[in-house]
Amino acid sequence: MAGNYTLTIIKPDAFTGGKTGKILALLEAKGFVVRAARAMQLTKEQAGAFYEVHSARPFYGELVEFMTSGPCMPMLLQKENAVAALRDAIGATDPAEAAAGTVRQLYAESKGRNAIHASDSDENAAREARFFFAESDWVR
Ligand code: 3AN
Repeated sequence: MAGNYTLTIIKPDAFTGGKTGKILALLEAKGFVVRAARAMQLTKEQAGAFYEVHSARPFYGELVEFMTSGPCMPMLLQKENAVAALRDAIGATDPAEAAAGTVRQLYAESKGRNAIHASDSDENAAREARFFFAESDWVR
């Protein structure tokens, strides 16, 4: 899957705020194709494990709390050079610094409540895709 897939999550702020359709439309307009999707509410264990790399960061507790505060929508997206293309499309972690027209500039409230997750490497995209989806969940 290297190179062409990335994992995104429409986070609870955007999902409960009714922004899922708008965000998906923006991403589809940029050429991303949905290969797998589900709507779910993460448990503390799931969110803690998903963000384990950040467990030493001061905002870890807040991050797990927020990610379990409501439903979210993990999706496996396909596009050429998908990881870099999605990072580009979502904008900076802090919406105040996100470029015009990016998902976070348009829909995020703050560094913590920032609407969307995107994998930061091909290796993490593969790990995160396996975290949420079985191969049998993929649309071919
Ligand atoms: P990104 O999501 O842009 O890759 P990371 O990997 O630095 O950003 O951080 C992972 C997640 O942790 C972010 N999406 C955000 O929800 C949360 N986060 C990052 N920095 C902060 C912060 N200073 N305060 C609260 N939450 C934060």
